[in-house]
Amino acid sequence: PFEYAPAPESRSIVDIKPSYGLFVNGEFVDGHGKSFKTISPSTEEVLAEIAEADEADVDAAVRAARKAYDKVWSRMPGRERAKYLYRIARIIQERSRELAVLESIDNGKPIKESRDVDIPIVAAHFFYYAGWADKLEYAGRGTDPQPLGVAGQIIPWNFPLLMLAWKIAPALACGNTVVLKPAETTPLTALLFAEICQQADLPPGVVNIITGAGGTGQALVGHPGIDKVAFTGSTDVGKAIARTVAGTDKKVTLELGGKAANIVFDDAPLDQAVEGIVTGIFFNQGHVCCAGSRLLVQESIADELLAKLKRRMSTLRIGDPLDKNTDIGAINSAEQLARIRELSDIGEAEGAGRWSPECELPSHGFWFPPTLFTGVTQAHRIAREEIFGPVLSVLTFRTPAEAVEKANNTPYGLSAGVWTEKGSLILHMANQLRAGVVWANTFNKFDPTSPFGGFKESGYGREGGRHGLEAYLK
Ligand code: TXE
Repeated sequence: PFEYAPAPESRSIVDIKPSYGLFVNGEFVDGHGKSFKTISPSTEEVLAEIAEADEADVDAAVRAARKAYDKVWSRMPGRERAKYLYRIARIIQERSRELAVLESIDNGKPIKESRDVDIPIVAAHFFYYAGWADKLEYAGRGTDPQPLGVAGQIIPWNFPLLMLAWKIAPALACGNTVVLKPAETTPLTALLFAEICQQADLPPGVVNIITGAGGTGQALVGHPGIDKVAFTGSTDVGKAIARTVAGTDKKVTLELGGKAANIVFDDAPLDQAVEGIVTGIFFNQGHVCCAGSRLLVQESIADELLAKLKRRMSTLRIGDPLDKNTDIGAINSAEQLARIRELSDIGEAEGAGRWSPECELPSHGFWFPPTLFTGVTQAHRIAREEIFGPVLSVLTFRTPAEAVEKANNTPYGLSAGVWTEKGSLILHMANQLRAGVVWANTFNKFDPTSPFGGFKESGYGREGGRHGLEAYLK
C-alpha cells in the first residue's frame, strides 16, 4: 500500500461521449449492427456504448477508402501527404495529455507509461513517416514502388494508439488508404484519433475507423476490396487470417505472440539487469508481445539475482492507472485476467515455486500481482505458453550454448535480451538467437527508425523504420 497522488492529468481533461459511431468517409456515422460497451478495467465502470460494424458497415468503409485512394491520396504528391502527417503528429503532441489519460482509462495502463512512452512514440511515428512521404518517388513513374491500395488493419488492446500509429503512419506515407479496427476493449483513443484526422483536414476516406469484435475483423479480412491485411494479435487469429487470405492477392503482415528470453550472464551488472528484468516483464502489466517473460539466469548468480529481484519487486506500486506513482496498472479485461490466473495456477500445479510481494489489490477492477515462478523447467506450460501478464518464469543455465538452446526452444521468436559486459558474447548471442529483436543490456526499447517483427510463429513482415515501408509498397 502507498499514498495515492492524483495525476495532474486527471479524468476531468477527457470528454468521453456516452456513445460512439463508426468513422467512415471523414464522418461519424451510426452502424447498422449492434453495439457493445467499453469499460474501464480499473473500475469496471461503463465508459461508452460503441457501434459494432457489420458487413454492410465494413463494405461502406472499404468503398470510402477505395474512392479516397483512387481519386485523392494516391494521386497526391508525397510532399502534400507529408504535410497531413506532420499536422497529425503536431496535433497528437498538442493533445497528448488528453490522449494519455484516455488511454489509461480505457486500457488500464499506468499514466506514466501512456504519458511518457506510448503517446510520445505515437507522435514520433507520424513525424518519422511524414519524413518518408516525399522521398518515395512512385506516382506511377517507371519502376518505382507503388502503394498497394486499401489496407485493412486490425490491432490489439495492449498499446491501442501506438499500434494504430505503427499501422497508419507508414501506410499513409506510402500513399495507401486504410480501414482500421481497434480491439473491442480499447476503442476510445482510436475514435479520438478519428477526430484528430478531422481536425487535420485529412481528406475524407483516407482513414476509416470501424469498431467491433472478431466478426468485424473477419469481415474486413475477407472483403474483396482490400489489398493488404496488417494484423497484430494472437497467433491463433493470425493463422486464421493467413488461411482466409490464402489464394488471394492480398499482401499480409502478421505480428503475433512471443515468449522472449531475458538472459543474464554471471558478469552482468546485476542492478542494471534487475531493472531490465522488471521493465521486461512488468511494463504494461506484461501485456507486451515482446515481454521478457522467461528469465534465463546463469546458475552461479541465480540466488543473488533472485534476492535482488524480489527486493525490487516489493517496491512496485500497483493500483490506480491515473496515479502518477503507479508502476503496475489494471489487467485489460476479465478474459485476460482469467487467462493469467489459469496459467499461473497450472504453473503451481506443475510444481514451480510461486512468489509475489505482499500487496493490496483494489477491490474493483481486474488486478494481478507481480509474480515470479522459480524452479521452472522447459516442460512447464508457463515456460512455453504466452501468459501476457505480470508473470515471470525463471530458468537457469550453465553455458552460453545452453542459454541459446533454452532461449530458442519455443515456437515464438519475437525478441530476446542479453545481459553481459562482454561485447563478443553479445554479438555471439545476437547471431544465435532466433528472434527479430535482441536487446543488449536493455529491454523493451522502441524507436520509429528501428524495424520490429518476428521469426517463426511470431509472424512475418517488419514494422518500423525503412523496412516498415516495404509492407505498404509493391
Ligand atoms: O487476441 P485476438 P485476444 C495474445 C496474448 C493474449 C491472447 C488473446 O497471449 O492473451 O493473444 O488475446 C481481432 N479475424 N495477444 O483474444 O483475439 C480482435 O477483435 C480478424 C498477443 O485479445 O487476436 C482484436 O482487434 N480479427 C498480441 C485483434 O484481433 C479478429 C496482442 C486481437 O485480438 C478475429 C494481443 C478474427 N477471426 C493478444 N478474432 C501481440 N502480438 O501483441 C479477433 N480479432
